Amino acid sequence: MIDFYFWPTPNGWKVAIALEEMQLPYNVVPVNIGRGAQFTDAFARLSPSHRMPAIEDHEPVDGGGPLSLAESGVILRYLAEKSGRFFPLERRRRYEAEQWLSWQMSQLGPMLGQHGHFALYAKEKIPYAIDRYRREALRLFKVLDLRLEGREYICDDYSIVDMACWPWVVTYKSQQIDLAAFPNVRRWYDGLKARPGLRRGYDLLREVRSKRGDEAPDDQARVYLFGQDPVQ
Ligand SMILES: N[C@@H](CCC(=O)N[C@@H](CS)C(=O)NCC(=O)O)C(=O)O
Repeated sequence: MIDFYFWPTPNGWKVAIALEEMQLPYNVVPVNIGRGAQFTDAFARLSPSHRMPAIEDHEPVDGGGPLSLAESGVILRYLAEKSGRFFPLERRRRYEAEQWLSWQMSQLGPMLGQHGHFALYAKEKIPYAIDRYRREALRLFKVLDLRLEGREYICDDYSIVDMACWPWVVTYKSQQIDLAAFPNVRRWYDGLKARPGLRRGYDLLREVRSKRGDEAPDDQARVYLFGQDPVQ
């Protein structure tokens, strides 16, 4: 059984979707990041950077003792290995999938995250920061749109790369990005949304999400999410 440390946010959804699509048995452990659950000592042993998602697999692929992992990109690769699904084995196709997974982890996620922070969450609106991250967000949507030209999925078959990108693209409305400008992304986004496994992952702990899922954090959450002393 896999213990899945989760809260419904884009990085959390990636792993929720993968677990559902791969039909791996798991037990969800809520980590309320708006109330500081990521800063407990017990959670820090699984995720030294105090970020969710994380997993602890009590029947790991190497047959050894319980294995804990943080960082959504690595968790996705681990789950793909465990299930034997959704990540190509052939070497060239695998490197290509690695490239797009790295792109999501290092560009699409962080830039949309910063755009969301400065455009939606920050109480002080800083035009330079909003403009900088908005340009990056639109550039990355364009990159994805070009990649999806004539393709059903980001790599040849549906894979953990799609599962990694979709939960960030789903933020398009709150980020005020018009998907009509990115028709290939729109088609891909809608196609994936119709998948029952993806839908189950996206709906995990739906009851704790705000109604629209994208409201700014309340004042208590701001203290945990944005107000921590970095060297305490
Ligand atoms: N690179 C990490 C990022 C994880 C991450 O930033 N998680 C956010 C939620 S999407 C979090 O735990 N935030 C808690 C905080 O900022 O204190 C991953 O991909 O797993």
